[in-house]
Amino acid sequence: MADDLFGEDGGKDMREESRAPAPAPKPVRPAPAPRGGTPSEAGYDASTIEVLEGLEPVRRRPGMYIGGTDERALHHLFAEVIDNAMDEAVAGHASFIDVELFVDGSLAVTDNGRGIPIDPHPKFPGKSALEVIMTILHAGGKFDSKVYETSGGLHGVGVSVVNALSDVLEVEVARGQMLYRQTFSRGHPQGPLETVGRAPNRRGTRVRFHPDAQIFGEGAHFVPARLFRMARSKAYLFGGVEIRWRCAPSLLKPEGDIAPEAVFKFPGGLRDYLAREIEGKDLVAEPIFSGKITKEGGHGSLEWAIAWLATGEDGFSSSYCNTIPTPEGGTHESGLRIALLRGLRDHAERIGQSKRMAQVTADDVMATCAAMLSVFIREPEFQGQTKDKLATLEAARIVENALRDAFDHWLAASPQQALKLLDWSVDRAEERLRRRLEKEVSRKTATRKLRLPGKLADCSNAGAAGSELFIVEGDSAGGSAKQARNRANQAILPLRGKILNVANATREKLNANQQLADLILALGCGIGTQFREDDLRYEKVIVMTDADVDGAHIASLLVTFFWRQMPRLIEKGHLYLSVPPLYRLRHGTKSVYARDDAHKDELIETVFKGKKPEIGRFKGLGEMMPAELKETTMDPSKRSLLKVMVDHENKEETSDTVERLMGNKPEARFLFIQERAAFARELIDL
Ligand code: 28G
Repeated sequence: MADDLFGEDGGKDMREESRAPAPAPKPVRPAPAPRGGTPSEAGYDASTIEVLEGLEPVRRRPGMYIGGTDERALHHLFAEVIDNAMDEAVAGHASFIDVELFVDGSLAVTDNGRGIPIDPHPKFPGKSALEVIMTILHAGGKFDSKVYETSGGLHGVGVSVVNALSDVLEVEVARGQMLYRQTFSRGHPQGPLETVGRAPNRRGTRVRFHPDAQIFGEGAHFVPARLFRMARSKAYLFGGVEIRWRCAPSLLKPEGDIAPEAVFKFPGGLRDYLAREIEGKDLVAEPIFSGKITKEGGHGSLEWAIAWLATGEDGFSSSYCNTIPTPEGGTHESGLRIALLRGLRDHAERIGQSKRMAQVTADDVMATCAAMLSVFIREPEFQGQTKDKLATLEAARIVENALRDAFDHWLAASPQQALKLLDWSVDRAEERLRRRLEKEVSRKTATRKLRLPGKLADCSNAGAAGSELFIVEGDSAGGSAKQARNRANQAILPLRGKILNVANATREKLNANQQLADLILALGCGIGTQFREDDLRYEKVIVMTDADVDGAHIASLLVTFFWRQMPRLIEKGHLYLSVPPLYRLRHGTKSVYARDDAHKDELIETVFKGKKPEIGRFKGLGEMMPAELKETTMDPSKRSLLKVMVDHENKEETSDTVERLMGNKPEARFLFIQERAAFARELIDL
């Protein structure tokens, strides 16, 4: 346990530290220019350390390093620290990792690895390797060939980034029978590396940190359920590691969905995980196709578990590289898709059915497929805005080769199951081709247009690409919007009043509701299990409601509807909320719009330099002149839109929250409000 390693007082010290205010950040001493590369006593060549920079840039532009300052970014700090501990475990030096969330909002991660080296750093006279790692950006260096590095992009930005964004961070290292400690604040050492004392039989690193409210905001805090799931997934992903979870009970929800203490250890790895995820569901073919290949030194190791769910179920694929989630997929997922398609094709050929397989694509084989894939490669590269996609080409080949062999065996082991899978894939392909044909026919005969709801003012462009549907509250706003729109690619659907709350509506009630029927018809993509992204008639679906509580309520009812009935529309990034202004400020010839009170005050200062502008408050979108509506809310070059997104790792939590806030249990809502009463501000304005 952590307590054996570091003792309870480590925690106490931390709390006292966090009370003492950190000094104002002072400029970091410029790093001396690197000299020649002499190997250090720690056994690594520090000349591989490339970019040397202090931590000021991290505090100035946190988004560049952790992708923002929102809740996701906050949890990225945890990912960074636990990934370092995982590296130590995956490399075979640590067998457990402790994760502890404390009442004060700080988080501690402990491993029993080798301990971060504390000897003097060859290139920074007077500094230990530990201090360099903690205070110099990109000072991770290259790991030796036997060890992984979770480097690249947002991942592996280095623990120094966590340090820079923490108001208190304490590192303890148990190494060579001794215990060392150093404390930092906002990236600056609060003293030298201390030798705490002898620590025989102890090894490893402990990092305890408290995210800086100056960066993440006053109300920002770690979400226990989210940490719990992140920690648990690390244990699934590396069967050899034991992860122990501890959370201050007072931080947990009264419903008790998350245990205050838990041990995650999954000798069966991904297969255990998948079996649990799909428990009770019908499969196209049994058993789960899974396997694991471990390579000496790790590079090229992989593990997978795949199940084909019966039609009607939603499939999913969760892939990882070096235990880092890759929700956008990438090269490793491509390798998997190709392996399954080719494997099944070859099998069809062997049994003389290759003709049937000819039209089957990887998408058909993967439809309703529940797939878990984890690969380990040296120095992976990630791409995409959030670095959520694996780009290393070699991963495709590694996965394809490994899976081809194993899949051949799986198919050959049970010809009957293989045939079921083959038949099912061919069915998927035929269904897809049939639908495509229907679509073409319906387009040609233009019958589709006739089936559109009467209230919809459709756009004139054909095809979804570049088109937008504005869902507008009320006929009067609808009228303005129709005049303000760009007829070519913007369509308007006015809804009258509040829509049905679908959170507790039955299917019949939903079907009987004219408002929703119109909306479903206008979108064209179907709902529930019939949802098809390909049929969506618009690229962007924009909810445009008034900037008041009623508008917010209608927007939440709509978002609830989409979340319940077409979650993929949200997941695929089609849903947006418009941001209409609340005020118009005018002085002389200058006229600007403000979205809320804070923005209004800011504009008075910055644009009008304190002069009193004439302030008009919009009561609703319907009150705006069409030109005004266009300029502030609809014109793509001037408007702001909020994209509705859902974190793939937190779908369950999202569903829970929607149920709690929109469901038919008022107590749950009451509880939610009560729990958060302390965070509420400016209630008077409502
Ligand atoms: C508890 C929270 C997160 C870690 C280690 C162990 C070593 C290390 C970490 O070395 C410097 C530069 C390149 C190798 C490595 C110790 C080799 C020998 C380590 C962690 C050395 C960093 N002895 N454990 N870093 N590299 N755990 N847990 O962060 O050459 S970070």
